[in-house]
Amino acid sequence: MLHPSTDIIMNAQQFFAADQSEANLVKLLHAVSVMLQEGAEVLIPTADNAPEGQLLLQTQTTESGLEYMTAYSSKEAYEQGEPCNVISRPLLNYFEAILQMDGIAGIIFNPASPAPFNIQNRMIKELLADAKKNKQQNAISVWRGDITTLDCDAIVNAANSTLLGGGGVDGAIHRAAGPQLLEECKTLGGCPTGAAKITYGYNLPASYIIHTVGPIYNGKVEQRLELADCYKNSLDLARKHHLHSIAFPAISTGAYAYPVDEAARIALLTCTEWINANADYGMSVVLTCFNNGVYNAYLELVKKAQNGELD
Ligand code: AR6
Repeated sequence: MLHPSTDIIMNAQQFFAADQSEANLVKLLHAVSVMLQEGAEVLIPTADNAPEGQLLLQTQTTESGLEYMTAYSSKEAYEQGEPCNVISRPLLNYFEAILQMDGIAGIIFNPASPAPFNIQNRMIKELLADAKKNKQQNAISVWRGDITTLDCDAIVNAANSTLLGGGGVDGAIHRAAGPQLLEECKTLGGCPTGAAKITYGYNLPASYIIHTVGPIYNGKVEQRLELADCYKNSLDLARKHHLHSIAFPAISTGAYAYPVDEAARIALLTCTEWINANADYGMSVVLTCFNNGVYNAYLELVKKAQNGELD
């Protein structure tokens, strides 16, 4: 099966062709790691001068004299190049095979695209190791500090329904991500309470920001569900975008005045439920605490959970 999405690596290559910044390089590597996670297949060009009954794969030699294997990530990418015979194989198996080949420096993805993308063997090894690790990593941790400093796939923003910025963690995220974030947020058309929307992370160490809107506390019972929805919908969105690590602030516990103990309990229970329901998918969840009140509330809950007293 070729990658089901509209070819994320081709999209990333288009970004990279226009702007070869590190951020776009990270997007490209992320696209490759998603393909590995998803078990995506690639089209591998074969050479037509192979001896009878043998399969010979095409290689390309770069200006620096290094020999690379090649692969197309989709039919569209293949059609950009000269017609040739191809075979279809899972990228993971191809990567493993490349590492065994003598004299091969790595792989060139979509060699006919505007920005052919080379990955050397050292990086192939790291991507394979990550793919194996991500499959297993299912964890919730509590961490005290500023969420904008975290280097994970996505950080969550406790936004308001306009998604156009504000104070608290929202203000901190917009300041750290830079003005491009507001420009992208303007295109999203706001967000209802409990829902979640995604943007790039721009100048943040995190690749993406998931914006969710917590309830403004008024004591009504249904607000518990809205707050739980913030966590659940953010995690669903992260999975939909193939992300494997996510950090949350304590949503609604600042300007929206949700009592900290109850909010922390909803956060921990909802994330635990989600992890259990998505046991086939590696997700590392970090619950961040910016003040002692939130931190102590989580520690208390974790103790209870360890003693089997959390329900
Ligand atoms: N890193 C981690 N947590 C933080 C950070 C940070 N840098 N800064 C604050 N917190 P709040 P809300 C914690 O008020 O209650 C905004 O104006 C903070 O200590 O940011 O959901 C929006 O635009 C608290 O525990 O969000 C909305 O209008 C938690 O983040 C409104 O506030 C949430 O506090 C949303 O209110």
